[in-house]
Order: sequence, then structure tokens, then C-alpha cells
Amino acid sequence: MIKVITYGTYDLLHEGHINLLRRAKELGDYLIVGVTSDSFDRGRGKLNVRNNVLERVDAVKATGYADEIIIEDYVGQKIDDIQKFGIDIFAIGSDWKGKFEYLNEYCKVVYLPRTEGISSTMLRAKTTTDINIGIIGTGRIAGRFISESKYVSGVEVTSVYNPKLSEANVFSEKFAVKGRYDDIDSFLEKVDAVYIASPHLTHYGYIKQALLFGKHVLCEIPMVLRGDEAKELYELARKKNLVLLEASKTAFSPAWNHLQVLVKSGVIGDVIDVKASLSKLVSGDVRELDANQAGGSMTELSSFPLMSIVKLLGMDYAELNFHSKIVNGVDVFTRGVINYDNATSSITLGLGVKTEGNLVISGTKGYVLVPSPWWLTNYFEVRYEDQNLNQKYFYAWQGEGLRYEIQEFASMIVQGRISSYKLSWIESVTIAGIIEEYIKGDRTKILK
Ligand code: C2G
Repeated sequence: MIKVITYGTYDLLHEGHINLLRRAKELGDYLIVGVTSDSFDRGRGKLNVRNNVLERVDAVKATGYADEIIIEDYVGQKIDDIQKFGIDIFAIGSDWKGKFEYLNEYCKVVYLPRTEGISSTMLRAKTTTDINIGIIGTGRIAGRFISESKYVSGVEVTSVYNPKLSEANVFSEKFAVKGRYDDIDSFLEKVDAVYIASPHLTHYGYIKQALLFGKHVLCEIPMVLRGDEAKELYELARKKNLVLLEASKTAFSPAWNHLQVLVKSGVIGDVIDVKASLSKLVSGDVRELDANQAGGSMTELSSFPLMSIVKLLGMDYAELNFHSKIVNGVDVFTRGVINYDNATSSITLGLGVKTEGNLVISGTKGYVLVPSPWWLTNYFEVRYEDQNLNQKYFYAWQGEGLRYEIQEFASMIVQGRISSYKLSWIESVTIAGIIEEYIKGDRTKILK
């Protein structure tokens, strides 16, 4: 019996896939089809897959050509599969010509003709028209957003707004963005959605204006500095059936998502403590140290640490307290303790104090260590008393890492889904509420 294997994503299964599967089956007597897992595809940069793995498996099954379907989940699996299943022929479309020569050592490699004129990419493009995004603010992160948006299909940055037209012009030249505006209403008229990357204190006003104008909003961290403001804005978004998402990039990254599901599934037992640190030394005349622009460690740096705590321990904290070192009216160092009835947590933040920026999640059976810089999670370890049980997990943190939040934002818009489990509105409100408690000052001791 001749056994054949082939692999693919098979997103929006089409005639090209069906031809390929038929030809692969004709090469032998038994066809195994490897369908890529969602996380494997994300890892190799395929961010725009529409059908989930179960839908894609069902679609392959429905063709009737596969005698067996397996899931492809890691790099190198093809060699394992070929040996495990005693494969005679590895077949793949001709677009991969030359890429799988290394498998010749294990079986025969056959490149089958690719069906011209059809692809998943084309079908994806047909089912959506591009979401036209405008950027408010022209700082460093706005530039990164443009390069990252190129990795997400179905979105296009078409306009930029800055109250100073000269700055909008410079940005628009540099990043080849057509529309440039200093009038917010004309800008909002031209776009479907906005990405807000302006100074903290302007977020509330811009979000509200954009939502009232009927536009979806992705807003940089910290979205706002008060819980009631956050709640009001999410309620407005919901009333208008619009997406409002806080761009807490770590929350959308594949590694962070995997870490969370591992912890939730109990690999370290019950979580008893979360400790998150982040420091970035800055000096001089910068926004981060300017009290008039809501500078300070808590407003600048707490979003990721608070996100991790709220995601892992929930929103019902029982007790909050802070210690800060203040210089020129801003906290250059803050340590916050957020206690729950069944767990403790702490954040350590520094703009004028340097510390190890890691994340440690302690549980009754073991702990997770995410080394610095943990907010760009690409590697973490699950550690136990018995070191032989330790596990290391590696991921690609692609580019600047903004593509994951852009992808989630775009898919929420396309699917008409106004809530994201990756960072829900109530989690975002809770984070803003903790920042607000800090700013009020009643729970803060000032270090001498
Ligand atoms: N295909 C085809 N004709 C098309 C489109 C795709 O013959 N018009 C073939 C591809 O060459 C591939 C299979 O259909 O053999 C699945 O294609 P995709 O779903 O795009 O999957 P791909 O990214 O090629 O995954 O480990 C994964 C594999 O390496 C291939």
C-alpha cells in the first residue's frame, strides 16, 4: 500500500485545495492530510486565517479524499509524521517547489501543480472590503503601527490627524499616508475606525468624539486614567454598536495567551501570587516626567502589569496600597500591592529606578517565570520543585508586536463582535479604576 501525506491550512477551502487533495490521493492508496493548528499558523506569520482548525478539518473531511486527518502543530513534525506513519510520498503544491528537499531523506517528495487563479488570500479579500483606519497622533508608536498594519490583511491606514498640520504633513510624507488633517471632523468623516496614539490626557476626548461620529476605536494604553470615564466610554460604544479596544499589546500576543490558558488549566496549581515589574530609565525634559502631561511611573508603565494581574486574578481585588518616590511632582518609582481574598499581587514600576522587569506567577504546584522584558513575551518557563519537570516555551514575537492587537481589532469589526475575551471592557475598566485610585492618593505612602 502506498501511503501519501500532504499538509495545509485549507482556509476557506476552495477548488485549488480540492484539486490538490485529489491529485495527492491519486498518487497512492491511502492519504493522510495534516491540517495546521491555529497556533502553528500564527507562529509562521499566517495571521489572517478565517476558519478555525475544527472548521478547516471539517472542510477537508467533506472533500472525501482524506483517509486520515491529523493536526500539524510544530516545526519539524513532517519528519516525525513521515516516519511514524510509514509514508512513501510527501505531496505539496508547486508554490512550495524546492522548499521540501530535506524530506527526500525520508520519503519521495512530489510537487503537484497548483491551481492558478484561486487562493485563500483572494477569497479573504473578496469577503471584506478594507477597514479604513485613521491615526490620531503622530509619535513613535504611530509610525510602528503603520508598518505593523501591513501584516494584517483587510486594514489600511489612510489618514492621519494632528492638531498641528505641519506635524501631520511630516508624518504623512514619511509613511506615505494620503490623508492629513488638523480638523478632527473632516478627518473622522474619512475613516471607518481610528487608532488613538496621542498623549494620555487627550484620549478621553478623542475616543468620545470618534464614537459619537460612529467610528470604531483602538486606543493606546493607558486608555484613560479613571474607571468611571472608561465605563462611560465602553457604554457609549456598546450603545452605538461600535468596537472600543484598549491597545494593550501584550494581552493579544500568542505567547501571553498560551501562558494564560496553561495557568488557568492548573499546571502550577492555584495561583497565590503575581509579581510584575517594569522599569524604563528616562531623564530630561520628557513627557514621561512631566506632571502636567500625566507623567509618572504609574500612568506610563502600569498598564501591562495591571493587565497581567487582572487577567490572572480577576477584578474583585480586596485591598490596594502603594509606595512611591516622587521627584518634581511625578512618581519615579511606585510599588503597588493589590490583594485578593485568595491571592496577593504586586507591581514594581520605575522611571527613575531600574529593576528586573520580569513576571513571576506563583502557584501551589509550581511557578511561571517570564524573564525581562516579559511584556514582549516570547519565552517563559514553568518551574517545579522537581527541576526535571520544568518546561520551557518559546514563541516568535513578530516585529513590534502590534499586529496582534490590530488583527483582533479588525476581526471584531468584521465579525460585528464588540467584546474581546483577550481584554474585555470590564478588565479595562478595572485597570483604569486602579490607576484612578493611585492618582487620588489616599492609598499611597510617599517614600522620604
Ligand atoms: N494549493 C493549490 N492551489 C491553490 C491554492 C493552494 O494547489 N490555488 C495547495 C497548496 O500548494 C498546498 C495546499 O493547497 O499544497 C494547502 O494550501 P494552504 O492552505 O495555503 O496551506 P500552506 O500554507 O501551503 O501549508 O505546513 C503547512 C504546509 O507547509 C503548507
